[in-house]
Amino acid sequence: MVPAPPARAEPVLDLARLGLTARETSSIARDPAASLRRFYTTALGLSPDGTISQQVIESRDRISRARLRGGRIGAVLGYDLNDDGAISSEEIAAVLDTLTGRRRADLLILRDSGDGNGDGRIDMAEIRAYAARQQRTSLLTALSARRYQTLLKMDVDGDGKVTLEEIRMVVAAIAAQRGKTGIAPPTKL
Ligand SMILES: [Ca+2]
Ligand SMILES: [Ca+2]
Repeated sequence: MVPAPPARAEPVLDLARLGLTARETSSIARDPAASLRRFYTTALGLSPDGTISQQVIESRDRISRARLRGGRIGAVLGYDLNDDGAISSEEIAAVLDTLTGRRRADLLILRDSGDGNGDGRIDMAEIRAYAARQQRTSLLTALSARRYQTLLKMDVDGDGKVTLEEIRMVVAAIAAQRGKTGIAPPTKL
C-alpha cells in the first residue's frame, strides 16, 4: 500500500489562539496587502531574513538606543571648546549665539538641566545622564514597540520566533475570514 503524500494544503490556523486584539485584526482586515507590506518592512528592518523574536527586538532596541544616546553625547561634546571633557557655562554662552532652532533648544535644555551637582560645569557623567533623559522622552520607541508586539503574536507554531511565512499566514487567514483573498506569498529573499 502506497502511503498518502503529505497534505499540501495550508495548515488550519486557529486565529483566536494567537491573541490578536479585535483592533489589530480589523486593522489588518481593512487592507491586508498594505498591512502585510508594513509588517514585512518592520520585520526585515529588525533581522536580515525577517525572522523576529522578543530577543531580536530587545537586541535591536539596545543597539538603536545606544546609537541615539551616542549621537546625543557626541553633539554635546561638540560644545566642549577647550577639549577638557566637560561643558562650562562660558562654553555654552559662546556657542549659544551661533545656534538656531532645534539645536539651540537642545542646548538651552542642557544649560538649564544638565548641571546636576551645580558646580558650573557639565561633566561626562552629567552629559550621559542628560542623554539618557532625552532618550526617555522619545516617542519613536513606543510607536514601533506596539507594532513589534502585534508581530510577536503571529507565532503560529509557538516556537518563540515569527517568520515572514507566519506573518503571511496570519494576514491571509484574517483576510480570508473577511472574504478578501489574493495575499501574495513572500517573495524570495
Ligand atoms: Ca556639574
Ligand atoms: Ca514561530
